Amino acid sequence: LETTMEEDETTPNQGSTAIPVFPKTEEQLARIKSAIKPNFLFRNLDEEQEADVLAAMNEVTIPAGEMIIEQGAAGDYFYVVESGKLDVFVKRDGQVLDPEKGDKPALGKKVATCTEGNSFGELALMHNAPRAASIISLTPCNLWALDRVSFRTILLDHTSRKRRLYESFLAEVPILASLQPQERAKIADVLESRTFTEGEAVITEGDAGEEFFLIESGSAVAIKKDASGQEIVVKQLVKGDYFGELALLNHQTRAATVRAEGAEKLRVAALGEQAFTRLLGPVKDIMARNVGERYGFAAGR
Ligand code: 1OR
Repeated sequence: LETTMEEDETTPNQGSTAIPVFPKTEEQLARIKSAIKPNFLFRNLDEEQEADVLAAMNEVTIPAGEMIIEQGAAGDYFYVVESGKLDVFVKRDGQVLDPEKGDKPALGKKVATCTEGNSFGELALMHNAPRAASIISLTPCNLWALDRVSFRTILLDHTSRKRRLYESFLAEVPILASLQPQERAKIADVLESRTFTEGEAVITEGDAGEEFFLIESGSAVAIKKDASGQEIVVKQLVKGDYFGELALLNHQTRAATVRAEGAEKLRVAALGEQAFTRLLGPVKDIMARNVGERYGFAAGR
């Protein structure tokens, strides 16, 4: 499996040690965040990984007309475009070039243009291959560069790292006790950690339900409004507890609001509805059976 390979390359207990930290201003951090936001490679990072990426990225400013990547060269950096435009060229034997479309004899066919929020340079790093294209700035550009080791450690080691991160926690979650370790590992792959400070709502009564949650640390309260609009605490939730299953089991809106409580931050691991259905098959039945005991009424299905 690919995860075995990643694991070998990043050795135990490494993680952040190999990752450089380039100090940044708040303003720079905000600019990187908006530059990486549309990018699929960054979509599933948890907060810690995102913080690592932000710290490891280095600003690169280039004038127009500079070759930032040369086809065939070794891969060193992955780039995210903050501003500016760059053309992508691929050279192949026997290519028919059309200068009117921007093709260049020295560089080959113009195959794409990168602009704000786009990224490039991932292929060579992902596959340990030579650069598949040449990339030239059309205008002055502001780029954020992530070195090869950080790219592989943070973005590619995702799976094995998440498994390590969640393995012991999931083993101690009572509702998951009936699952095999392999089944828990699959859950670890798709969990997404989020933190909330005291008073912040994770879910809100009446909203559509799209996720299921496990409490990693901290505590929370489930609150319902009575007929007069008065808030009533219906349940205390602590580490290892789950919530948010009811809307998914019953296909109804959220029956309660769940809020972070206490000085310690609430950390939850979220599981999307599809993964909930796909990965929690046997557990879903147990949850449905628990509904009566937990809430005093039966699950719809
Ligand atoms: P890299 O590390 O190989 C060059 O360095 C980068 O150009 C490459 O990663 C991609 O990020 C980016 N084919 C190959 N590389 C492309 C292409 C591309 N477009 C962008 N890059 N295309 C196929 C051309 C037959 C164009 C696809 C639209």
